[in-house]
Amino acid sequence: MKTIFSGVQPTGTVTLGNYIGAFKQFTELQHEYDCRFCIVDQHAITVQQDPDELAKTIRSLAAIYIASGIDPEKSLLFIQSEVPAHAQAGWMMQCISYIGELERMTQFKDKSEGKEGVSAALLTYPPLMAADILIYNSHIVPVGEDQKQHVELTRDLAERFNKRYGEVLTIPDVRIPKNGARIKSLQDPLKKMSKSDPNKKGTISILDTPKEIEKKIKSAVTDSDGYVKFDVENKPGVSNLLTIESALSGIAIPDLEAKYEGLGYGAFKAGVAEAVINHLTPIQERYGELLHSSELDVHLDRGAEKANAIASATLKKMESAMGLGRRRS
Ligand code: ATP
Ligand code: LTN
Repeated sequence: MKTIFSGVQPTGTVTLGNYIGAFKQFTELQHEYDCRFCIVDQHAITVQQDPDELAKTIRSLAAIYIASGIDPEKSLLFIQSEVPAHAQAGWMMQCISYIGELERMTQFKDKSEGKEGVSAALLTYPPLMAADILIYNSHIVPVGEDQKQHVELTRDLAERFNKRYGEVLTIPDVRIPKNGARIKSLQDPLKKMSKSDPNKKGTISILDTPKEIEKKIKSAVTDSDGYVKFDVENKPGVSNLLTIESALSGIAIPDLEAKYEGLGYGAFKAGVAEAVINHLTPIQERYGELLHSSELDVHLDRGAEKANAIASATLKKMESAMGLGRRRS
């Protein structure tokens, strides 16, 4: 069976963009593949985090994974820092990365531009991400569009490693969702909806109340044409809302255009809000049950144990191929 790996950072609340771009496809994939899903807390600390807040967010993210439909009996769910092989293999990946290729990563440019006190780890983030993927011999990495470049670098690093040290690593493929690879901000439909956007009106959290969701969608930026049509270039706001409703309801975009034909943006936005609320309500209920439960810890403990077994076996092979440690004579 082919294997899947993906990770989400425990930073801020999970957005509808994260849900559609990542979690939703994870839950669909777990029926066909052997899946490993990780809470990448070591990636989160590449920018300074409040320790108590980080601890809370890690737990909340674990509950969100399961509430979104990840079945921890079927898929592995675990926390990156509880599996030391990530950081160990991350170091090895740094050793074969070039500074130039890391400086070219758009996420590094976006997160460092104009900032003071940029951590060295923000630059070396992609080799750690490569290690995350490679130590599980992953075949496919489902992510949103913004992470494609990092997965491509992972492939380059794996090929470089294999060329230098022998065929040890599996070369992974990226998988981008067909619908909803880049959900946009409700306030600026040219920008991606992002956890770290200070303008919360542009972002729907998957834990927002129905009232908050209605309010945010009602004030979403559209245009003054007054008709509902999917046209990313000329009608980015309307297209974004159509993408959201289609991804959550499973109704194809042309059918949604037909549903809203002749109706104004008021009815359109109310319909989108209803689809979002209907989809998120059961997830929020399950989240509430899980957050403080011992069930969550049982799943995370078991996940860490199994993940350690897989990852340390690959790490050993990598170390031996590179000549690290002791060769017994
Ligand atoms: P930040 O904005 O702080 O970098 P983020 O919202 O991008 O955070 P991540 O933890 O980096 O969140 O991403 C988790 C997953 O969600 C990744 O697979 C990413 O590609 C996907 N994702 C993030 N934002 C969107 C979006 N707007 N549309 C679709 N997928 C997204
Ligand atoms: N960089 C990703 C999170 C991430 C990841 C991974 C995703 C870390 N390691 C491995 C897929 C596979 C992000 O910022 N969303």
